[in-house]
Amino acid sequence: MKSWPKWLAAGILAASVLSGCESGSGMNSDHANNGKEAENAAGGAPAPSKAPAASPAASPAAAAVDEQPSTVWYEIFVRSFYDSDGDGIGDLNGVTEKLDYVKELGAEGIWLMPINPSPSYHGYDVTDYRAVNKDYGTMDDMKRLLAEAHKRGIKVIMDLVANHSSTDHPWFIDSAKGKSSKYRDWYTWAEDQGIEKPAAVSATNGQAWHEKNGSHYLGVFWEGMPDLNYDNPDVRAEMVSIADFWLGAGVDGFRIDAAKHIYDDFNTSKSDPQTAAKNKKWWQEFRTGIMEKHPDAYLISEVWDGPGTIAPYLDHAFNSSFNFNLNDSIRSAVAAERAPDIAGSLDRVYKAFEKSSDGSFVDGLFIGNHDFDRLASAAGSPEHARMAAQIELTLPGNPFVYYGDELGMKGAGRDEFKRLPMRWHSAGSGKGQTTWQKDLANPASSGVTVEEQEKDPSSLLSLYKMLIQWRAAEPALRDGGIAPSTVKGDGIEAYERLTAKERVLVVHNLKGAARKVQLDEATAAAYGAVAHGTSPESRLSGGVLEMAPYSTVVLK
Ligand SMILES: [Ca+2]
Ligand SMILES: [Ca+2]
Repeated sequence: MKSWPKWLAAGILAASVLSGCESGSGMNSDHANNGKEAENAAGGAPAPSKAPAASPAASPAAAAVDEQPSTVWYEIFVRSFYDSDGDGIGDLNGVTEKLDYVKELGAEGIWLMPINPSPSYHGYDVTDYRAVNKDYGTMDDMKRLLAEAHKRGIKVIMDLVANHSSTDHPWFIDSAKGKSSKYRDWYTWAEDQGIEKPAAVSATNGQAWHEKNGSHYLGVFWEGMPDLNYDNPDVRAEMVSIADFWLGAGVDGFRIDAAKHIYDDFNTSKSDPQTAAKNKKWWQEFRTGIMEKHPDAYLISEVWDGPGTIAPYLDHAFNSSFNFNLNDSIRSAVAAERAPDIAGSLDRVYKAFEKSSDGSFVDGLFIGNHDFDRLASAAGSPEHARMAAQIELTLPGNPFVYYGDELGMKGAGRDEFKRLPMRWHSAGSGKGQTTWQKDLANPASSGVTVEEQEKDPSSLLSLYKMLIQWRAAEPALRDGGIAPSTVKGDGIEAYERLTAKERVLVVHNLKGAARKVQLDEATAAAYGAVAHGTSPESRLSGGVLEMAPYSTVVLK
């Protein structure tokens, strides 16, 4: 994770003045000594005769790509993870007990899905933003988890569900009493705004308004989740204060749920630039509000949209935003066994992010989370799931691993099935196993358990550990930018990863058949050896790269 520039503390006003003079955008001084022949960058025929022999090339495209100091994160649904007290429900003490598992995986951060009190199993409808869900434990348990995590060099972020509360939240209960309530304007009531027959469609294509005590309140996602009113300065101040409360308790940052829906409420105002501008302004205010006391707080947002919509939020609001398009692209590429040209498209996206963030963004990568059918269910075959991990964990940015995906856990359809109990024991039951939801997706004989996979060097779990170790071993893989490579072929995806000082070439064979790839002269001169590989049968000799089926190599 990158620290925020010191001048940011001066606030948004100063920040916009500075960004206006474009001091930070464009070329990164880190890459100033990394000049490369333009011929190579064009992606056309390389020009080996012009390439400097002693200092091999890095493309101008790469020179414009900022480094992205990265951390591997692990997303945990506490209810499903590990049960410390035998009630079948995962809890914070259970997460603490399993920090060494996270550490051995190689992750240096965890994202806890909502831990606040809530009437739902998932917790995305909060009734008290300053407390811990009783099912999960106490505030002391949380503080112990934070201390033990930090002792192991593991950061902890938690979901902040700011767009809406639960209808059971005392604010809403009071607000619903009538116009005289102190909390009336903490939510949006149609009749108070002179809307008499509210029938609008929400931004998520449901009903926007819901009836309560003869009036209608705004609830974009569901009637149990009334939207908070961010036109009310008290709401804004309270959300900053809540963030300060948790950061003060030792939390390292937040995953911001439904970040674009603060003002994106109706399907009619979805693409209104005013809506996006108001969202951005609020999240900048939020960032400014926590900056002074917590300058290193890490904020990653769920802006479930394309890069054009995401980019503005990286402007002095969020450090990262989840890359939904990349998730789609990796998933469909591995299923179709077709090279997606990731470097080409990320290069364009990162230029936009770079500009918007003054070079401070770090991408948020994922190939699975609690809102998608499990990767192992969607991928079509275990090899495809492995390939998706091989791609995600060799890309720039902060990769997030969704708990259980490292075992190939399946689950699809209803949300609960995407969030099934973590599978610890080959027997299916045992210490710590959560049982709150029956698992019909992962048969006992499937080998999808920590116990079995920890002993098997060829398991998916072992692959995840190896890939994360590669990142730890290669600064270019962990912190570098990305540039397209001239290495091409049927089902072959290749990209360079570069820091100012180092670079590696990553090559994937997405096909189930072996492939031979002839490296061009410049590439062969720059990369002489396989530094890391998923298969011993993938090798480089005399400029010819032999790639085993579904294999990945890192060349140096
Ligand atoms: Ca428990
Ligand atoms: Ca909203």
